[in-house]
Amino acid sequence: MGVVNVTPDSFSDGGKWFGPDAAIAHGLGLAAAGADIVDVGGESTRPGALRISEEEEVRRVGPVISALAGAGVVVSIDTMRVKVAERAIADGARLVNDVSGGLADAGMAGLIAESRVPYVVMHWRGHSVDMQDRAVYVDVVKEVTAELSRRVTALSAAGIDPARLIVDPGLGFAKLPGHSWTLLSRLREIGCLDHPAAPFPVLVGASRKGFIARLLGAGPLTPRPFAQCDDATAALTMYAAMAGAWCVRVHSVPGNADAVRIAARLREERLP
Ligand code: PMM
Repeated sequence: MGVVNVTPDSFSDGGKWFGPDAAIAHGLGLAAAGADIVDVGGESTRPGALRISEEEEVRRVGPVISALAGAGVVVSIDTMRVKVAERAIADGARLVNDVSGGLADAGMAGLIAESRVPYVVMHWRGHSVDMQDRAVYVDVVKEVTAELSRRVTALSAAGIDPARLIVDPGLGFAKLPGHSWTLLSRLREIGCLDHPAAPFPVLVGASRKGFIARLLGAGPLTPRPFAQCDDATAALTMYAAMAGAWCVRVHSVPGNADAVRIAARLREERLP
């Protein structure tokens, strides 16, 4: 999954693809480089980010989704808002990626049940403005999987076919760097939720996140610039794919597409 952030302020590539023409060209480039899905988002979720209006979000993503879907690209809409998701589906989006897992907008579950699109349910504890205050865990894997289990149970009860749900540990969202590393180290457990339809497919969003930049920086106060974290992201993609992840959400496609193909080939060898 390649990322097109149509935002002036995303934490990884803020501002670069803000205008619709640049965003469309970037999305087409991601697809040409091997992305199976292009994820289009209009709202920044970087820690501390303030929300934008629904109208502004639709204005940012609408033309980009229409153009990419019209060109035959499989588009996902990265939104927490039911109105934005509804409009995106009407414009041709084929998957909804909701970082709040349906918690931010009570209407989302109904739309997903009705429109029968695949739905990414990310682990989330609240909006970006103060989410890092909620990064408090005794056992992060146990708590994230328990909270995701509650979400898939509620979403199934709201009429969504659980076969259309994909889960995501939400790296960096109400997580300190140590929490993200622990979740990654136990990635195989993330989809094994307390629900009859488990195991669920897992999506991993590690690309250019702060926990990588901090590990690789010169010191604790000098994280490596995000754009220089793509080789490290590809290393994590290789790891995630070997651990059975269904999808990786990345900002730069070529190295990650190669990593996925290499992991897929190695996994073939492992089969009996
Ligand atoms: N991360 C960001 C945005 N959307 N969606 C999913 N499912 N998982 C993620 O980890 C995720 C996401 C924030 O990243 P960006 O602003 O750097 O693109």
